Amino acid sequence: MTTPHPMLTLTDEVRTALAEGRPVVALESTIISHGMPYPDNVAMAREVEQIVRDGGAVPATIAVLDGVPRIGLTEEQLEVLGSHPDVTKVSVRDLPYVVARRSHGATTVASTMRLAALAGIRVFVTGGLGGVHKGAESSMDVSADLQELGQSDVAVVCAGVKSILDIGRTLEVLETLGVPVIGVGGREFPSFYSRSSGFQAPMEVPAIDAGGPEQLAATMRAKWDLGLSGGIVIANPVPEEDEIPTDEMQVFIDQALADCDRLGIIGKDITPYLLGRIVEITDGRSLVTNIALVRNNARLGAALAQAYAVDG
Ligand code: PSU
Ligand code: MN
Repeated sequence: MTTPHPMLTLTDEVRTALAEGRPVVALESTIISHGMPYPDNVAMAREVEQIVRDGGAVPATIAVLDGVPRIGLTEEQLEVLGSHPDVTKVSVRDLPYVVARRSHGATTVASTMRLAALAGIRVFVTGGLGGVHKGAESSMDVSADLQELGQSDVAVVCAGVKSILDIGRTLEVLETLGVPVIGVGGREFPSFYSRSSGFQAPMEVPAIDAGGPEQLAATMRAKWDLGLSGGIVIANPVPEEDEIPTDEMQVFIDQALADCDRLGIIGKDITPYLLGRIVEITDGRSLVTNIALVRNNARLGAALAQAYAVDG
């Protein structure tokens, strides 16, 4: 067991579970503060924690509050994150600044991975990864999520990469960084709202009820036992009944991208803007899909944390 870094504050529940080798699932907080509107965001965060508990694991939502990196949050702290106007979106770059200023920060996939690793948590559930943005050949806008996947020992359960990004180039960068990308129940790489993307994952495991979690746990063990540091992307497609098919989705995404361009939005504000705009354009339908895929990922994450705890 890793001793958690002394600058982290863990809830008693998370600290005890980790010390006893029981399953723990990390959850990110940018999805709460910058990924969905209030109050659906807080309701989603609570529900996802409950799904993890029902799946036999301890949830650890990660965020920075008053400059303290926290592993596990109370209900009140979740409410603050979801509703407070001054919560910064914090990637790895931003961590030292919010800690030093004692301010609030919601962690992205990258910074959540880093803090989870510092706490000794190996399984992390989110919605979608950041990646290579369209036009990155000239803007060089590549999410720090990818770099972090190349170095922190955490398995990330997600629903793939949204097609607001350049999915092909995102998969190329993950290959370069030595990150296994594993499809669940098939090789078609999902694109968040949709079960397909036109791109293939290089590896696959069976679905959750057919031995998938056990094979994923064995892969995690093999990677880290070999000294191959870094993360694993577990690409879990949204359930069929909740998906918005790619042809429908493309129209909404093209409109949101055009609006983003017209407004001159750049850098870290791009993803939150696009997510919010897509909720507006789809009249809330994308939000329903977004919540459904996070639930689905939470179920898999809990099963994976259990399989990994047994295996270890
Ligand atoms: N995709 C979503 N919802 C989100 C994000 C991505 O569907 O909330 C967030 C995640 O926290 C992800 C971050 O790590 O956006 C990526 O932002 P950037 O591209 O600025 O690194
Ligand atoms: Mn960026």
